[in-house]
Amino acid sequence: MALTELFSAHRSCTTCPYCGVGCGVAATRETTPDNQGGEEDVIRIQGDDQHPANKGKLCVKGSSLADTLGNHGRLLKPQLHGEECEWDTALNFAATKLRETIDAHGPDSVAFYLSGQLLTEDYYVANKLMKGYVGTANVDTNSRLCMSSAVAAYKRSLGADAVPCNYEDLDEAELVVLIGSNAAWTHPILFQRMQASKAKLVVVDPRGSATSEMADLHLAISPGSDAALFNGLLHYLTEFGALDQAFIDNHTENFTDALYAAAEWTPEKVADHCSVELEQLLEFYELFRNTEKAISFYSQGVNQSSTGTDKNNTIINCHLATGRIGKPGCGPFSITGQPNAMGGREVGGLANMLAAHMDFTEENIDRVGRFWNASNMAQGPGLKAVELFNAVESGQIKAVWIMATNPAVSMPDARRVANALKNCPTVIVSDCVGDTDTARCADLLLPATTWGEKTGTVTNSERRVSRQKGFLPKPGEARHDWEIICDVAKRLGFSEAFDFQSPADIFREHAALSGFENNREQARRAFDISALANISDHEYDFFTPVQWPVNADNPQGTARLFSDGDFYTPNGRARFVAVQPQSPKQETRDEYPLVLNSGRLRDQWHTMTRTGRARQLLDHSEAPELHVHPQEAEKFGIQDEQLVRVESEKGQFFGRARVTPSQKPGQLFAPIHWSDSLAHNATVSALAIPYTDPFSGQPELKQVAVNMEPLTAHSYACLLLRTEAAEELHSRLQIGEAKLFETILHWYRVPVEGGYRFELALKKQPDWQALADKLFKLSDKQLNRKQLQLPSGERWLLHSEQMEFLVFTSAEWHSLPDRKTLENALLEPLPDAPAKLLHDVPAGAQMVCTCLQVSRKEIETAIAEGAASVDELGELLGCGTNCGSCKPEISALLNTNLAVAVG
Ligand SMILES: Nc1nc2c(c(=O)[nH]1)N[C@H]1C(S)=C(S)[C@@H](COP(=O)(O)OP(=O)(O)OC[C@H]3O[C@@H](n4cnc5c(=O)[nH]c(N)nc54)[C@H](O)[C@@H]3O)O[C@H]1N2
Ligand SMILES: Nc1nc2c(c(=O)[nH]1)N[C@H]1C(S)=C(S)[C@@H](COP(=O)(O)OP(=O)(O)OC[C@H]3O[C@@H](n4cnc5c(=O)[nH]c(N)nc54)[C@H](O)[C@@H]3O)O[C@H]1N2
Ligand code: SF4
Ligand SMILES: [Mo]
Repeated sequence: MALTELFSAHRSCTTCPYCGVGCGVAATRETTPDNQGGEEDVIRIQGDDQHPANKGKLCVKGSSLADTLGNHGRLLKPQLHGEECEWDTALNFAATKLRETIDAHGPDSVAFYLSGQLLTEDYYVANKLMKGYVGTANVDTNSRLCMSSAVAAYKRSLGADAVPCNYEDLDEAELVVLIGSNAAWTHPILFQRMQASKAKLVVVDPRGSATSEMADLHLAISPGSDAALFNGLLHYLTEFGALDQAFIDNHTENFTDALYAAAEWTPEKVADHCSVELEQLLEFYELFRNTEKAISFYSQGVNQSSTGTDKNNTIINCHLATGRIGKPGCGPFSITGQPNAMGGREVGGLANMLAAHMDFTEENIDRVGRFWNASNMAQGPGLKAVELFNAVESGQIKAVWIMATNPAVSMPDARRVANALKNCPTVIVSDCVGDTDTARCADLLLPATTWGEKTGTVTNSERRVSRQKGFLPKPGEARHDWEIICDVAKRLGFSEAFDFQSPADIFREHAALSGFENNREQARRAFDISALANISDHEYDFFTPVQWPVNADNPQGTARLFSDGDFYTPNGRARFVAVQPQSPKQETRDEYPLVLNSGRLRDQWHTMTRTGRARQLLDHSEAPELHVHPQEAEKFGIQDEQLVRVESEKGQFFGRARVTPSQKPGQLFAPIHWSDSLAHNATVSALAIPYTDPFSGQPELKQVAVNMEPLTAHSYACLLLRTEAAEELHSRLQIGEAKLFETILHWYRVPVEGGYRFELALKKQPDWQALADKLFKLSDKQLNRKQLQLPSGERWLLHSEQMEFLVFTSAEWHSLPDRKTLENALLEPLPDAPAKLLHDVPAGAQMVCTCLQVSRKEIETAIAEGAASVDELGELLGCGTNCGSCKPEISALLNTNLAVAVG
């Protein structure tokens, strides 16, 4: 089918499916000449200049969305026990298993595990089904790993899970303190706004990052020591008379308790405890004291902790003490990770929430039960993520349905989670791709539509509800998540309550529930979008992004909360929380002397099921990495780019060392994106012990006690295969075929046009001919051999005539040829290519600017030749001139290279 027929409109406005900034995206269909002299339709993705979150800008992930579309790797038909089946069979299986399990073991023997990447409408029906009709609150979500401590802290102090600030506050702020946030990479469009605002930037992060690179001040505190830092700030503000006493008196409570807990945290003690220079610390404290318009912008560096809620509260305390909340340019701003983490929170899709910002009080259970006309209301909180998978392991939960998340990779102690799922009697997984670590544990795989195909709403970090709009048809037999859930609900006997005809239908009910008995006398809730309860289908289709509350009092929405100093606590006062700082639970010791930190890279999204499909997004980093300080590298005998094995009490992880002074000694950092299905031993979360925060249940993922050792390979190989053979090899690698692993120490795979490239570290040279015979099912692919002596070492090439099997090997990783040239050889098998490749320049051209394909080497050369600023380099090479996400790295290259030149 031509795209012309597929595309419902010439231009479609939707939102980006990645981070919580929630940028507006305009997708347009354009006709361009194709290779054969004809024309083809292409989808062009641009920033929506009408959307208030981004005003037309997109970061590199958003700009690359078009390259992630297409059916390759998609799950297109349901699969039952590994065999494709009809939808009817699949839905009946799901309903029957759920019904049988509930009948035999009660409602609490089933669970849903959802995701902040579902749309609000999907979330709403899933939550309603479980909490209103199945009768259990075992509905949790990956937001537990992400935002739950921020939620718990807001509720403790402000009385509601309500983000006070908005993005315009970032434009107005004079000081932004980024705490445990690498926003330059994780919320790039907001970071660009901060930079444009001329606000001073302070970054609190144990390691150097693209964000700290651009900061006026970087406090590299010791891991997990944030609460002491902010207790100290509260103490300091008090000592210097910087309190807003009127605000404290009129709008808060419990100040003295918080102050009492903070009293011991003198600057000297904080500096010592957090391992920062006293001078630097005082510089920060003074800046905060003297800057009225100050925003604290925080994320996973504080949330993913066994005391994350407390840490959040120490930050909020400082804003309450100075009255810097509810005013332009200030506030405690928890920044959301996933595109719809906020929507999930609004719906109540967390095990400790009932629905629409109501928790499990008797009145709320009754209220929601009446609204839903529900037959079997859950009577109390359910199991939170870590408890939920423990219950799967212990057999208490016997049927689990996982949607839009990959817990076999992202949960702490991930391999144990995967094993628990493998042993669970019924596992249903809804995903848009079929080949994930979690999908591999499923009995039933349900093909879901994804971004570009599905329609609904999402809420971004500033409480702004926007439309995601499908502009492509459903591929294969994929169906929308809300449809799948409603169909199962109907088969469970709840036809009337799930008789929704469209996402708009669901949205109207969701909006109505948010306003139902929502008032001071009954149950006042921050989340209220009741003004949207009667919107027409047409209005829903052309929805203008709006910030909640949107109700009779605020029909146009609400940009900023708490401007009147009235909070959602019973007495309307915000609460200070007294906090005793705690160390991470995963303590280092002789056996495990290092702290492993983990987080995100600029160009990848989580477990790479979508960004991993866009070849150019792998240019920035294509393999599992491990960042190590030079001193530590020396101590452990680790060379730059050497393969390293990291081990914790729970498991192991293999990554290529990046020796960098941005890391502190004693600490390591690994990106979270790779998993065991993309590389050997690549699941970082498998190392974490699942200690959780007592209030939120969020696990401690940022501080894992580990040890490491360098691995020495006999030699390295780079193997190119066309799709079919590549898939054959991949499945053999994934099941850990013993014969293969006699020769292979480590592997990872990169998708390239027409096939895959495998990078192998070898224990010894395999019998390549035998491997080729196996992969091509013995089809007479006699391999040619060539050898070349290079200054860097010997290089071998083996290839079949048609180049469907092309392998270079060498004792040195560095003397393997340039990968880009290699990949082209797969695409255009020229007769002289192998010989040419044998001589080609060695690899190592790491891309800094993904959009314009400018490598680190080119930038360094230009700097050496006199380019002295980011703008100058942009003019010269183009780098940084499209989405701008790489500017912090260009700036870092300038800093180091100019310093070298001067020094
Ligand atoms: N490119 C990209 N962007 C993303 C995502 C993605 O996958 N890729 N995912 C999205 C999601 S779901 C989320 S939740 C956000 C996360 O956004 P961020 O929280 O900004 O990202 P992370 O890289 O997880 O962690 C942030 C920083 O916390 C630091 N940190 C570690 N320990 C501590 C500590 O003890 N104290 C302090 N102060 N800092 C510490 C880490 O060194 C790291 O630099 O990103 C969103 N945006
Ligand atoms: N060590 C460590 N672990 C971490 C973190 C960390 O910083 N360190 N961060 C944590 C955080 S903050 C997060 S948010 C999690 C993220 O971890 P996950 O949620 O497990 O990761 P994703 O890759 O985003 O998984 C989303 C899945 O949904 C699928 N999908 C996409 N669109 C749709 C759709 O419309 N419908 C359906 N049904 N499926 C869809 C994708 O293909 C993918 O398989 O990881 C957590 N784990
Ligand atoms: S900042 Fe980038 S990833 Fe986040 S919503 Fe905008 S375009 Fe998407
Ligand atoms: Mo997240």
